[in-house]
Amino acid sequence: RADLKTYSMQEVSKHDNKENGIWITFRRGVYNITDFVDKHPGGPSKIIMAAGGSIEPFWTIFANHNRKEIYELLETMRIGNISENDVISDVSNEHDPYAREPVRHKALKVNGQKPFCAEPPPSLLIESFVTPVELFYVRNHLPVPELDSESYALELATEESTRKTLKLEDIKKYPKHTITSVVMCGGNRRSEMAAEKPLKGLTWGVGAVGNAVWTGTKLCDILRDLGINEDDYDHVQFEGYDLDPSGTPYGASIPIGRAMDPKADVILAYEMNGQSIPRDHGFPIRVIVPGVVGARNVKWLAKIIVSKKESPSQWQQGDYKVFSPSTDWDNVDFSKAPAIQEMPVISAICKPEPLENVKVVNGKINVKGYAWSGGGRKIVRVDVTNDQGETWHTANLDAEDTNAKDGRHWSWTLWSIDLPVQKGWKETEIWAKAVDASYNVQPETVKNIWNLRGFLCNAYHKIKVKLDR
Ligand code: MTE
Ligand code: MO
Repeated sequence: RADLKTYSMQEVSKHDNKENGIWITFRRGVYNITDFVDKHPGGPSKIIMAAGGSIEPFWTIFANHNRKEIYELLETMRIGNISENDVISDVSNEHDPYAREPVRHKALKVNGQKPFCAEPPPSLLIESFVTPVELFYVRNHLPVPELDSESYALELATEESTRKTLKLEDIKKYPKHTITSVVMCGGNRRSEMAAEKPLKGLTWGVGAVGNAVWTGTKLCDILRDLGINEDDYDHVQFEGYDLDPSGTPYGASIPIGRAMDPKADVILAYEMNGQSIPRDHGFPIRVIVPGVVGARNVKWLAKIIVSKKESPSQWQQGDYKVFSPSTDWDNVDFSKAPAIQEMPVISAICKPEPLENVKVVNGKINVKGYAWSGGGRKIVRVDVTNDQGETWHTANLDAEDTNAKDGRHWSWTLWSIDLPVQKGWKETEIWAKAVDASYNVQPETVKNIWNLRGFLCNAYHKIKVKLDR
């Protein structure tokens, strides 16, 4: 359709309301769907989430849209083409290190613009077992570095010396390994902890998590090739290409035992859901450390250092650690607590969302969510109550990685339940808790796990909803 006008993604993004008109993109096309929104057979609420952005992640989730009739209908609303290589969101100030950030999907709820931090709406998150890349939460600490596949280089070193530099094609020569794994931020669900008592940190809801298919080279293959003997070292450090104003990179480390264990499935990933890793998620190479806190899954990997010491980075030494509820900023000593590695068991209710009006059907409401545990521990049960734990109902485990070997359950489990609700009640409080394969359970209250940085908020998830009869 070369006869049509070309638009930038930035122009499209302004068209996210009725006044300006509602535009969406699909592949290279721009469409004006303003008049269609109210006629959408699935209702206006979902389609409106795509306003000003791409419809593609939605059709990955609601795959019944991938039909000839729908493509044809959409084509009747076409007004233009999207410009090629449209990735720059703000070039107005060339000195702004954040001037060349990727364009993000409008459906994400932004918790921080610079650095960019955003999460998807909970009700969308649990619609698909594999999270579409455009809807995967983003947690950046620094500007997104600009890297290209040809010049990309990964330095491999021990604490004594630099051993080797690998190009992207060198990394791809190793056997290809694919896993489906969650990446979850240590601050996921922090907003509940902040509501308990003020703390420092981004107020994440339940969406600082995603489950994706990652393809890459096993870290153990690379380290073995380098002649590393596990007994000579203790940690494997990672540095990103993203630098702070002093030139210090984002960094983190994991214990060497995990890095060298083929069954731990630690990979240098070059694909996410079958495509090159998007810029926001670490293009062209990021480390995936399944079952371990998001912070160790270093993006835009620049350097690997095999060492006797943990990463000297602020994010390893002075952050991502947990203290007692009675420790505060006046008496905290970060050197006294271990860095978070394997994550504890957690669950969240994603549908309904808090204070939503929920339809009661035959005395029941439909409740959906996710559950996950770190360290590859399978989710064995999810319990739900709406009478403060007098009666616990067992949820259905709808989607999990059925092929995963014992102790390598890196994916989340999606669950649902038709929960009976009390007769005549106008509102109710729903609680959910998960149990993992080691029979680890979630703590009951946020109060007793509160910590000054708001990490690992894995208490029972409790939400109030209104009942619509
Ligand atoms: N890697 C680099 N290089 N820079 C970062 O800021 N953030 C970390 C981790 N890896 C980060 C990084 C944190 S705290 C999290 S939770 C995850 O990346 C987020 O990954 P995502 O943005 O792909 O969801
Ligand atoms: Mo994070």
